[in-house]
Amino acid sequence: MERLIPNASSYGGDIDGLIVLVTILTGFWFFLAQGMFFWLIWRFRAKEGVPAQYLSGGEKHVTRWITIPHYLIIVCDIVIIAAAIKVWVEVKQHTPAIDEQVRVVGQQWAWTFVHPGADGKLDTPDDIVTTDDLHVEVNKNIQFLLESKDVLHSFSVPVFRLKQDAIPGRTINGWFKAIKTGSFDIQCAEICGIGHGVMNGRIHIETATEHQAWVQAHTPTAAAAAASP
Ligand SMILES: [Cu+2]
Repeated sequence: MERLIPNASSYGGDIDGLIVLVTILTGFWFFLAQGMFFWLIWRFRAKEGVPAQYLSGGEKHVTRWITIPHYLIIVCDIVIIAAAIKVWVEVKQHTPAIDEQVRVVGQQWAWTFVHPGADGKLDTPDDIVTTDDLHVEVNKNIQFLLESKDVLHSFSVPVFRLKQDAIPGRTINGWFKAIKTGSFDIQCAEICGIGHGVMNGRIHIETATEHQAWVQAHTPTAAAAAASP
């Protein structure tokens, strides 16, 4: 999965693991069933002088073909469900100690990001507001407060394997921990109108020094003046 799209979050590997597990299990049964299907078509094709056999479908040697794979597939389902619950609890039910919060607001058709300024707190005069560019520090647990101003949107960061719907009137919390620096795509993953396709952004994952410098350079000047003695 890493080769197709890099993973830049602490839990991305677990989600990739789930996708690989589901692909292998369903892929195995898919190829087995298709192989069997074509083999039976070929094996029992029409032959000169051989009359077709009548089967009611209820004979034991026939129903076995359904019941045995049926039980094996239920076992595979249980494996998938158990693995999925484990990842769900880790990512959605459990929130680690949060280092910083950011507010993410979707609207037709742009993202607004509110970063805490130098004081590290949201909703203070030194907050830094940007459009379509989110700046975070690597190796920090970031909590996002996701909102929408108008319709349903979905905050999707493919390199984090993160996708969360934004619902007007609600603030939805989630978290991520970036493990790699760099700039990556953010996209809206919920059809939200004519401009949905261009509702994208970038996430910039920076080292502590780079992030510090960015915060310093972008803190609103009035707030900076008020804060300095
Ligand atoms: Cu949208």
